[in-house]
Amino acid sequence: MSNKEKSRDKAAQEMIKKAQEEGVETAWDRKEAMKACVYGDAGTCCRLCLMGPCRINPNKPDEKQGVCGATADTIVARNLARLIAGGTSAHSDHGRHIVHALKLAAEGKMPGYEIKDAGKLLRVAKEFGIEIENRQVQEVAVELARKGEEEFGKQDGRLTFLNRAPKKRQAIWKDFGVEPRGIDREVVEIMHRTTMGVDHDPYDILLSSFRTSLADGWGGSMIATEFTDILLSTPKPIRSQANLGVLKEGAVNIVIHGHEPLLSDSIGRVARNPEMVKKAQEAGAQEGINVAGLCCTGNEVLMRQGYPIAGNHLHQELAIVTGAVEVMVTDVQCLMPSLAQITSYYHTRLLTTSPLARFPGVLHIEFEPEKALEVAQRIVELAIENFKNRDPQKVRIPEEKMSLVAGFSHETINYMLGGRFRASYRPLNDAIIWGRIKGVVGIVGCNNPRTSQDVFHVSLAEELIKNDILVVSTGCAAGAFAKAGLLLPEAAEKAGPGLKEVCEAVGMPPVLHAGSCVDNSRILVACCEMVREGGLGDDISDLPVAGVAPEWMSEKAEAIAHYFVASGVSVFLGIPHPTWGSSKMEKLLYQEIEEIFGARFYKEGDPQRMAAKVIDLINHKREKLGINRKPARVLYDMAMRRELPVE
Ligand code: SF4
Ligand code: MSK
Repeated sequence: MSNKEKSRDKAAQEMIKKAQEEGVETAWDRKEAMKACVYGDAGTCCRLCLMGPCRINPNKPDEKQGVCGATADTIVARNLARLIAGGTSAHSDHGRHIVHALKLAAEGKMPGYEIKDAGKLLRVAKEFGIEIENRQVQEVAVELARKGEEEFGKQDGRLTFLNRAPKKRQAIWKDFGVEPRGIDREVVEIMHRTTMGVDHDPYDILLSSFRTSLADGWGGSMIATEFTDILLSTPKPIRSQANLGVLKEGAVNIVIHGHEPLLSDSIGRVARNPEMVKKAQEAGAQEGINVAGLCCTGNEVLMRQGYPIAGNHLHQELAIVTGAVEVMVTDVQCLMPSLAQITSYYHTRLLTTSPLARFPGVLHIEFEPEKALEVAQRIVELAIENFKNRDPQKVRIPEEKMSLVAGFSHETINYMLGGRFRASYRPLNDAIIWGRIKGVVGIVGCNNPRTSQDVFHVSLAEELIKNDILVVSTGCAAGAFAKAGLLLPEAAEKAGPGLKEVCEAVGMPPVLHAGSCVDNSRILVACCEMVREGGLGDDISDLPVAGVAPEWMSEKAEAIAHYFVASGVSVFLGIPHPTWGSSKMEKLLYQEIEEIFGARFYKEGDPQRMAAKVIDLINHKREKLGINRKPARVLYDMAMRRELPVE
C-alpha cells in the first residue's frame, strides 16, 4: 500500500513518510505485517474454556464442533455478544465517572467545577422524579447524581431514559424482553450467559446482546452525555480548527487524548492562566501554551471550549511524529499501546492519568477529581519543562489545518432550525416532509487501517449531502469531516439544492458535529424529538433516517450499532461484523431482526454503492410515509390568478 493509499489526508501522508524516514513503526506498518486470522474474522474461534481453544473452519462450519459440542452458530453469537458487552462497559463506566464527578462538584468537593447548565439539570432531574421546587441547584444535583448511580446497580424495573422513546418503541422492547434493567446487570448477565455451558441458542444470545447494547445507548452513554452537559455545559455552535497543522512550532503543545473530558477541562483552564503562559514564554515558547485534542476527549473539549482537534484515531501516533508535542495526556479508551514506543523516538512525554489505563514504564499522574486543578497544574508545568528537550531537527508540523464549526447538540439543532423563540423540530420535520431534506443519516465510528483513512467517511458523506441528505456525525468520523472541510457552512455548496437552501437559510454546515462517541445518544434523542413533533410516523423506525459506521474498529462501535438497530435505525457497516462463520447469525443480523425492530444491518465495502443503498432505504421510508411525491406543480391561468386572495 502506498502512503497515498493509507490515508486521504495529506498531513497523515506526510507524517507517515517522516515516520518511515526516522525508522518509526506505525499502525499501518503493523497492519501490513499482520496476517489476518480467518477464524477471528469469521467469529469461529472460541477460547472460553480450557478444553479448547477451538476453531471451526468457517467455510465448512457443519463439519466440526468445539470440544464441548458448541456449533459455529453458538460460538459466533457468543463472540459477538462479548464484543457488545465490552463496548457497553466502556461507555457506561465513562458515564459512571461523570456521575461521580457531578456529585463531588455539587457537594463542593471538586474545586474549580460547578454546575454549568442548571436548566438541563432541572429538566433531567424531573425525568428522574426529583422534586425541584424551592430547592438549591446543588441539592438537586446531589440527588440526581445519586439517582444516576442507581441506574448502574438497579436490580428491578428498567432504565429511566427509556421513557424518552416513543411509546411504540417502548412496547417493542417490552414485548421482546429487551428492556435493559440496571446497566451493570446487563453487562454481567451477558458475560454469564456466554460463558462456557450456559446459553447455546444464537437467537437468544443475540436478543440479550441487543438488550445489553440498549443499556449503553439509553443508559451509560446517555447518562455520560447529559451529566457532562450539566457539569461542563451543553455544546453550542463554536468555531475551531482541525488537523495536525493546529500544533504550533512556537508553543508548548499539550495533546489530550482518550474519552473522558474531566481532567482536560482543568488542563485547558490552567494553560490559559497568564502566569503559566509567561512561564512558557520564558522557557522559549513565544506563542505560549497550545492545547489540542485527539479522538473523543478532543471532541468533548472541541464541542464545549473550541479547542482545536489535532486529528482522529489514526492521527494519535502521527501527532508524536511531528516532534512538536511536549506532553500527550491520556485518560481512557482508544489509546494505542504503541504510543509508549513512539514517544521513545522523540522528546514527547506520554502521561497516563486514569487508574484504569496505564502503560508499562510510562509516567502516571493520577487524576483525582478532588485535586483536578493541582493535577492539571503539574501536567502543564511538566510540558513547559519539557519544551527545552525538543529536537529542532525532528520538528516538522504539516501545514494542513481546516476551519470548522462544531457544537451541534440536539438542543442546538432545535434552536438553529426552530429559532431561539420557537425552539422545535417542526422546521426540520417540515423540510423532510416537503423533500428539501430527504432524510438524516448519522455517520459515526473510528478509523481502521484495514481501509484508507477517512476515504469512506468523506466520499460517502459527500454523496449523501449531494442527494439532499443531512449528515449528523460523532467521534472520529466527525474528525474526518472536520479535516475535509465538511463542517463549514460553506460546504453547503456541495449539497443538493434542497439541503443547500436549508443550510444557507440557517447558516449551518450540511454535516453536523454532534460530539464524542457517547454523544451518539444525542442522535437517539433527536430521533425521539422528530417522532414527537409529528408528521413522520409514530416510531423511530418510521423516520427516513439511517446510521453508518464506515471505518469502525472498536467494541464500542459494535455496541452503538446494535443499540441503533434496536432503537429502529438501520445501520450500514463498511467493515462487516465478525460473524460470517455462521449463516444463521448473518441471516438474523442482516435480515430477520428487522421483523422485531423494524431495522437491520447492511454491509457494503464501497462508498458509492453504500450511498446508493442508504438513499434507497431513505426513499423507501419516504414512500411508506407517503411523502416521496413532489408537490404537483399548478400552472395558474388568469382566471385562477384573479381568485387568489390579495393581502
Ligand atoms: Fe471449545 Fe466449547 Fe471450550 Fe469454546 S467453550 S473453547 S468451543 S470446548
Ligand atoms: S474515539 S471508539 S476510535 S470513534 Fe471515540 Fe474514535 Fe472509535 Fe475511539
